Amino acid sequence: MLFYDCSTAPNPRRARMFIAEKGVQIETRDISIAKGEQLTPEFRAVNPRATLPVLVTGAGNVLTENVAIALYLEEMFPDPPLMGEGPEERAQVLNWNAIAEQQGAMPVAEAFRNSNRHMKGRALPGPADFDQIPELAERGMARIGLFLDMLEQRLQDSPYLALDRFSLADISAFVFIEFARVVRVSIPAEHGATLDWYGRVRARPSAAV
Ligand SMILES: N[C@@H](CCC(=O)N[C@@H](CS)C(=O)NCC(=O)O)C(=O)O
Repeated sequence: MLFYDCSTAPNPRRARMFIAEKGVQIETRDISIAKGEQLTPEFRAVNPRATLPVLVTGAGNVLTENVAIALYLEEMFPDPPLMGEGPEERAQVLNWNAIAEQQGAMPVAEAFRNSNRHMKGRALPGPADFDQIPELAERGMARIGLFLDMLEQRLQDSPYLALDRFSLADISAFVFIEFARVVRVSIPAEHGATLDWYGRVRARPSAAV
């Protein structure tokens, strides 16, 4: 197995955190997005879509999506389970993980990539260059607010996002909330349930890797 990481980007951090929670050692190469290493012919020979993270499986298959990387590692290393046990739990984890990606990660990316000066011409990840659209940054900021409200509502009813214990969905939501600092957003002071959850996830050793 070979893991391609990037120490500064949120999606690789999700996979890195998942690996740390599993307590496994996987040979790792760091690719610097800041230096544009994801766009080099060498890396594009590994992942033509030029994104990170990437996990090359034992059989040599190339996984470029966090959910697939998590599923593969969950099957390979079932303990501790991070994707639920049985159909009800598994479905809950995938449901909330998708919500974290679509309602959390996408708005943060939209807001950041369409406003930050270092992202000029790079409004979307991948090999093609796209111009920034300032209206998308505005929309992204509004959507982050909706996501934070949804999270607070959910966490008032449940100690963790998908289950009554930590799972992949918590990793995704946590990483995107921390990354939202790039657009100067953090958990509102009145969101007590979210702040409590955040403190518990932040204290996990995997949050420091
Ligand atoms: N769908 C992928 C998203 C991967 C992605 O967008 N990664 C970003 C880093 S967070 C990237 O590779 N960016 C490269 C770029 O900005 O050129 C996943 O599930 O992880």
